[in-house]
Amino acid sequence: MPSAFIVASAPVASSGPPPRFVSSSASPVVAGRDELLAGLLAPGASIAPKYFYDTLGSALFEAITELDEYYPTRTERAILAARDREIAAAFGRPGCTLIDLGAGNGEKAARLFAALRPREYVAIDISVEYLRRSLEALQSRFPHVAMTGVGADLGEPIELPERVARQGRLFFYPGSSIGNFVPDDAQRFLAGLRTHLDDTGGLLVGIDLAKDARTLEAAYDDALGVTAAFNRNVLRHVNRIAGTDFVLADWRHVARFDATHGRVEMHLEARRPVRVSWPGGERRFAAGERIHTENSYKYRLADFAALLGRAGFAVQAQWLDERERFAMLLARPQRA
Ligand code: AVJ
Repeated sequence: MPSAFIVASAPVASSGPPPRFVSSSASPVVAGRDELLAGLLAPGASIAPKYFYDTLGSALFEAITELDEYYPTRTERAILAARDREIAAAFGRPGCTLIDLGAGNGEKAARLFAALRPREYVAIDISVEYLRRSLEALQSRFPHVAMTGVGADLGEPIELPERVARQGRLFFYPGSSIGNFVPDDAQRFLAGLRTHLDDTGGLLVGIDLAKDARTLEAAYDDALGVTAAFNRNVLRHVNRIAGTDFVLADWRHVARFDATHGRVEMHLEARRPVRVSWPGGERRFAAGERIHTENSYKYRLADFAALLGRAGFAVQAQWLDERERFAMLLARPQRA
């Protein structure tokens, strides 16, 4: 599947022209129907977490980041706000190309612009329309930063537009989104990033750290029920993409910390015997049977550093909040 296409490319001019849209087609998840149905038919049913992020799902995730229980976003924001100059000094390359993996509205990256002084900003996200609107707004606030949007599924190999400078690339992967990958896939993903970097490149990545189960389970099962809504909303999205007839009220939100794997798992559990059908097929679920919707790995620093090492990176520096809940790591390519 061609995973990358440019949605916005703005020539830099101090007058700040609107971004020029080069090419745009269907959303990268449209091709997901077969993959979704295969996941539903597997003995242990699953739906990949990328399907959370339709328009309502993206809004629900933004709401999650405001919850008292959900500490990662605000903790990371505080680390970045306090340490932005140190991070820029450690990377040591003003005029870099900042490549934002899962950019969303681009706000996290934009908060680093003053310290990092990037020449170019490349924003990659699966939610293409959202990205397009975000980049238009950002471009007018930062007319001197060249901006390019790429619509892509980060589960596929990353393709960067030809003209993106090879020197001074800094991948930015915040939010502990890397926690959605099982460790072997995380390693492959990081090794893939490594191939886009030379000695002058780097990776700034946010990691949610291992901690007590109570804190973790509260973060994924909040009192207001926003995370439950976010989880159940995936079924609305699947109904639209795959033509299934999931009834949301049949499914209960479950979030559990699995200490063996070091991950929070989210599931949807059938409240009663359920039959789900779609054009050409069906699946029956017994009461209590579950659909696995997300893994969110919580790493110990040493384990994540080892994983980075296996992917061809070495940790140059790390910044934690004082409660050691979350870490930002700056990693550099390591010679083999
Ligand atoms: C966006 C993948 C980092 O795993 O914490 C939040 C998604 N899921 N609450 C996470 C999520 C449930 C989030 N990431």
